[in-house]
Amino acid sequence: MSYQTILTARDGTVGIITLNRPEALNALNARITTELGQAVDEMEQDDGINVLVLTGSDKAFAAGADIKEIRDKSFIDVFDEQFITATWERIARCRKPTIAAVSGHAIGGGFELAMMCDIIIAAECARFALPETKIGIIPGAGGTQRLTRVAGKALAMDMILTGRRLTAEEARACGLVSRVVPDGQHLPVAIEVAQEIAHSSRPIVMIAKEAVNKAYETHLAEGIHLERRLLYSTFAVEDRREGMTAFSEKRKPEFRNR
Ligand code: CO8
Repeated sequence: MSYQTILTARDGTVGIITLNRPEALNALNARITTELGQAVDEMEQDDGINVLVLTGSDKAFAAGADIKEIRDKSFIDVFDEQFITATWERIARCRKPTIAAVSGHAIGGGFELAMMCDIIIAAECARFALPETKIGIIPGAGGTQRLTRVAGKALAMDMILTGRRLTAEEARACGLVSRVVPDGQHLPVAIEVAQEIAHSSRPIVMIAKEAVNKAYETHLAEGIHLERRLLYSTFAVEDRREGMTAFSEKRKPEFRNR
């Protein structure tokens, strides 16, 4: 499929989606979010892709919802079109692992989009903020929930009520970002990490992702119970036998994603 506001590429079994509205710092309008959803659909259905990387430009991952596009909307407009739910959240529902490679501004909906990914890798120049109250709204793509769960109430309140910007290092220190890398290295490192993940069996990695995500949605006993069930289910995957056999035979496993 050809897109106008994103670029798609592939590096081996890694699918790369680049937000590409440089004139608006990748502000998220209806077209870019629809195209992002379509690209995620395409890559999720593609058996040749094991991991997705989402990135922007060096200057901006994304500067949030397109304020100019939503400025004149009414309540009934956003209610009727289920603004955000229909397209923005698509990447959060992706069953394959997702990595956000962030440089520059990750603001408002842009930061929320990054938080929908499983791993965030940030360049030193990355900045994270939820300044929605400054323009008379609140975060609406999961920010109040995901940030609070990861960083805790104190920092979430500080950021959401004041619009405080976090540096990449501050974001790493509070658990939002897994790695901070030199400027310009965020995408190569994200692809490297994606390839590391892609070397494992795809179904096994997807099961592991499901188990970790459950930790955010349930209490401990139920989460542990699900983890045990999912662990048992790995014994139905042929790659589980191959992984253990390869270890015993001191060779590299040859996973077939079955
Ligand atoms: N929307 C639309 N256009 C934008 C946006 C945006 N979010 N961000 C930047 N742009 C445009 C600018 O208007 C400018 O366009 P032009 O050249 O035509 O004037 C161009 O991008 C470059 O931007 P700047 O000149 O401002 O670049 P700077 O480097 O000076 O500043 C900033 C960069 C600090 C990122 C600045 O652009 C900024 O503050 N942007 C807005 C950030 C923001 O407030 N984001 C939150 C938006 S709200 C949101 O995401 C909530 C999601 C849920 C919505 C629910 C609604 C119902």
